[in-house]
Amino acid sequence: FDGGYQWFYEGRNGWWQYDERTSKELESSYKRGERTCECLIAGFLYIIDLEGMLQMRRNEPSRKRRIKRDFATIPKKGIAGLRTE
Ligand code: V3L
Repeated sequence: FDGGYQWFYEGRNGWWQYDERTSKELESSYKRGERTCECLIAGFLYIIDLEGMLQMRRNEPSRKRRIKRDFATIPKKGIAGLRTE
């Protein structure tokens, strides 16, 4: 992405990078100034709130996680649940 940014969601003690397809959806929603993005992730629909910077399951909104757009180089746990470091 431009400026070397990436999208992350919160894990237990660190941040996971979103999978590439979802990252691209998030980045284009963000660039279009949209407030939310609805994404299918691992078989579940999630509402990603780009104002509140949270993701939640559409049918179970209590399942919330913080998200962020940050430099691609920050320490991360891995990508979409696959550990890389
Ligand atoms: N991308 C991929 N998997 C996700 C995402 C996402 N954006 N959101 C949730 N899940 P929930 P630690 C995460 C998975 O929020 O040890 C990590 O990717 C989520 O996976 O209640 O806590 C790891 O695989 C979880 O398995 O809908 O850092 C795993 O947690 C499941 O959906 C453990 O990470 C339910 O999450």
